[in-house]
Amino acid sequence: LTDLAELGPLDRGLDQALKEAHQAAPLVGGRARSGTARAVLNPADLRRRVGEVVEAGRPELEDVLARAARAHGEWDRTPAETRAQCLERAADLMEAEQPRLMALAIAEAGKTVPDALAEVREAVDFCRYYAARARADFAQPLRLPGPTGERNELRLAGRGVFACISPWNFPLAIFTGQVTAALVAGNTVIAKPAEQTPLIAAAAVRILHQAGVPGDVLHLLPGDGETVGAPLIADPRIAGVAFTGSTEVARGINRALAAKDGPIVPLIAETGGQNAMIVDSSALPEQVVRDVLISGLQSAGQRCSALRVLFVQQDIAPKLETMLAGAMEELEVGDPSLLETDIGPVIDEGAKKTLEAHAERMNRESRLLYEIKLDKNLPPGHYYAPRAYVLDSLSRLTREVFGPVLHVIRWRADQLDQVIDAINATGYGLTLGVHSRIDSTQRRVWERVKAGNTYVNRNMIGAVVGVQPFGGEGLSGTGPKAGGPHYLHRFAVERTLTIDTTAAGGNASLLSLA
Ligand code: UN1
Repeated sequence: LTDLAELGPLDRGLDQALKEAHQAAPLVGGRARSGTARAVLNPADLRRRVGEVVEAGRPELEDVLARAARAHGEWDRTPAETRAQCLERAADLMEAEQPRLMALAIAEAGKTVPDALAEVREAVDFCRYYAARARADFAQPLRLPGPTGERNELRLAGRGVFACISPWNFPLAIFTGQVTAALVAGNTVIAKPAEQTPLIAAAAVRILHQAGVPGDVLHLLPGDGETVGAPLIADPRIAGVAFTGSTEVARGINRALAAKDGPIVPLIAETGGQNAMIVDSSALPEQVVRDVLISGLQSAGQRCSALRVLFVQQDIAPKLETMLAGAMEELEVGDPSLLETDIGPVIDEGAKKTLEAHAERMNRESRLLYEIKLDKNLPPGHYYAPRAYVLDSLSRLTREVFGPVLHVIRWRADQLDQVIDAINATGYGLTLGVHSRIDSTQRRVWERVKAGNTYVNRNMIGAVVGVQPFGGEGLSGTGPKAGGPHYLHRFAVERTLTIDTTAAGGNASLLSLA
């Protein structure tokens, strides 16, 4: 799926880093807590131990909440410039530690080498971009025009203690994106990484501390949703929550936040998608096939942005389906640390079971177009054979299928509006692909489909930080868009200052001195 020439020379340290053992533990005030450790296994080969993790319990939870709440005032008063510099130093350190971070993304999350590289690059980009946005929006208050004799200013300030709950599929990039946005906006942060990927999260937190973020300003609590996530967000000291994961969990968080005492707390949620690509008969088949494979199967389809439903115009469907099956035959499924591998394992046994249950239903309700045969000699890991089905209707897909599975649906030339309606009826609104060389079709789709990110005549994953702000609507999330100019604002409160500068206001002389 990746042209290896595009990767450039890879760090020689990668092989070495893949052999190292790694550790994660609750990081409280910058110090690791001890406790009973659990092994973290490589999803591509369960015989391989990547390292071990000590998970957080009640005492750590109470401790970090108290510390983060206490540390907020000083961190919020720290100049935005200073906070931005911490992020930039973290970006430099991540670049310096690229081999180790890539090795963790490969060994802990099952990422292929190109995906692991993209993971580190995206984390670096988030640090630098949010540093730049903080300089632009947080360093100086905004002066607002008003009547003579009055001075009006609007400034942004941190909300307080932010809980950042991040996913395993971008265990460094999204983790770093959430945490750095919250930090640079003036919040203290308690980060709960996905339980599948605590090691790379711990590495990121250590880097941020090394870059100058004080220990009491950023804490890490590895653990599961029940033991750590739920009591964390239920605490009245939590002033905001950033979450990326399933729509279902986001709903649960919303309910919990609504039910608790204390301040009214915003949820920034980035959730699932039922992402479609609409292909009409003017599209270039070779280009479509390439973009479909990248969009649907890269990262083993484990991206919320991934293509799930390919709508192909009837006239070209038989040809395109044949080409797609032929191209799938060329893909290598296997050990993600090998450069020749296109598709690695899925994350865990639970993910595989869900995909198997879906396949059972598809076998009854659709036609299997192609299934990549897995090599019998693969190591014991969570491998799942990537496949494509041809269906008669989108209504057969009731929920997001988070894995390397494509669903093809044919449409007739007079059915474009029906296709658009069907996509909107899913209620999701994340990514959308369009392959058409007809301007009016591109426009029609773009104007009518509710989607956060629309991609025309290209693949539909890998939104670039600062260039293609990413995020959806409806069942796909709350916005604002990650890597976009407004993202930091939701992590902040706005405070307006109005001063009467006339003599009657009593402070004219004070201001005229300034
Ligand atoms: C996710 O999978 O949780 O554009 C979101 C992309 C990525 C998607 C991240 N930014 O493919």
